Amino acid sequence: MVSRRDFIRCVGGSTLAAWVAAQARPARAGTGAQRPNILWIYSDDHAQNAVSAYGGRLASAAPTPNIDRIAREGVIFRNSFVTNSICGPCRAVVLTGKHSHINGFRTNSDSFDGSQQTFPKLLQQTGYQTALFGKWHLVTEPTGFDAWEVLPGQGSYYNPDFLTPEGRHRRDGYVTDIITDLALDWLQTGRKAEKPFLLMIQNKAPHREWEPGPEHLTTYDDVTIPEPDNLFDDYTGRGTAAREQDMTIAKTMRLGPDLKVWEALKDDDPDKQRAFSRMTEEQRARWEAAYGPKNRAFLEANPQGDDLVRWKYQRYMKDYLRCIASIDDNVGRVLDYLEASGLDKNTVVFYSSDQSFYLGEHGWFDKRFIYEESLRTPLVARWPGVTKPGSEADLMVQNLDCAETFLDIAGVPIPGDMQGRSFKPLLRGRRPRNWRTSIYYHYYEGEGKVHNVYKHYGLRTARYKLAYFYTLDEWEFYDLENDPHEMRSEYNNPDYAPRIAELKAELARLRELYRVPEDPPAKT
Ligand code: SGN
Ligand code: CA
Repeated sequence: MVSRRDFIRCVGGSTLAAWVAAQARPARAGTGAQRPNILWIYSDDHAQNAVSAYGGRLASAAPTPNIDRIAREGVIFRNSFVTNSICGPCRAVVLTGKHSHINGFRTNSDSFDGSQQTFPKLLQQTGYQTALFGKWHLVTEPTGFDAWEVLPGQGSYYNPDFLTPEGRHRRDGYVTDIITDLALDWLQTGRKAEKPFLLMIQNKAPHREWEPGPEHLTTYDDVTIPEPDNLFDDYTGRGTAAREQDMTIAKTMRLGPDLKVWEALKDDDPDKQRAFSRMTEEQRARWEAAYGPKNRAFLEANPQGDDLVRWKYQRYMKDYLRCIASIDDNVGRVLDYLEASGLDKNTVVFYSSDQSFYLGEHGWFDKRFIYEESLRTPLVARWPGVTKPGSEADLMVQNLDCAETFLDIAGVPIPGDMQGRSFKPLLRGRRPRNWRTSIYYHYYEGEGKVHNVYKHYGLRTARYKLAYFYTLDEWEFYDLENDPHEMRSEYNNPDYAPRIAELKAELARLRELYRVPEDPPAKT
């Protein structure tokens, strides 16, 4: 085996080719020592709070039995975080193992440089077959995959278009089902059985505008979804950013596209026309049969003020959770297929999301902030024979660690320029003593952009969080043990001054470690 340093020196060179050949040999010779398959099931905006394995207020109202099965038969990561809570940037971090300022994809308006090093390319070069189906959202064409079929941009829920190496085409059906069909089809007929694989199944759901599939249009009709305690947060005790965001259920969420009360809009409203433009007559009829009576009852009752917010919350949450119900069904289909085919024994299955989401906490939907609900992301994994069923990992991991972990699982040396750390030892139930004790975060979309969340960077430790909203020149500090829901910044509390000074030093250390360019741009 080539050492880590040798591998780094030779990436792209002839020694790598020799290493690759050596790796490929045992599998071809059929020794039975085939490297593990890696199956990455990823969703878009699936809150940790909406995975029942994590417990929480939604667990009994809206369980996710199939995702939970991965946790039950494997491990749940209790402290799993992102580096920059927004779609494209999270995906770029997973692919590269590098922070946004290094991989070049800071905001959803950027374009991914597909010529750079990514873990699928490294796996591909070392004998893995690689495939990706579903949401991509990195603008340029996928690189490093033997097979791919992706949604253009955000994609559509009903009868979506897909991009392929051969061009764009439309597929009939509901997006979550189609993405899983594509993946299962590739597993059955698209790959060579003798080679290990990386398969990335990347759902569009449950992204806004939360359009449930035909099978789940009335799921949760008879359920009341519990509200968070801070649904009516008034943002006292926080700074300008929390007050000036544009992501509240009360003000930002629209009756039409977001909440499907199309009866409140004229027929020629462009949003209304767009919403139904991709549906077949039959799909639209089912939709109207499910929503029509409920919408008419709502318009009749005409709730106002807090009652209206409560109604919106229920509708939002039910549609969001309905989208997740389809994801969970499809996770079940994949797990069943693995079992039936015998692939389960040598396949490491992950379920995660690009980031979490506000489900009414602080009165919000969307993500972006360093606050807990959007800093976290669900992460569960199953590796038969390696991960002890029902285990828990509590060390802090980040999406920054995924590339390194996948390479490590495959036995491929981790390039020295990747910035995360393999959490394979955690899958084995180990607790490395020198594991990180703080994580770095930086959000770059900013004021004036969608949802108007000010740019900020900061860090989180097991107990504390420090954030700097640099275009406002405002700091916030939270003691998560005393204030888990981050309702009161203690930045100006003199009792915490020594702690804050320590955290500022740690933040400076992290920014140097990760080679963050000095002096982020002032107001732009
Ligand atoms: C769209 C959504 C936003 C969402 C961004 C980014 N608006 O603009 O609510 O924050 O995508 O989401 S919508 O009216 O078009 O639904 S991300 O997950 O792709 O980063
Ligand atoms: Ca997302």
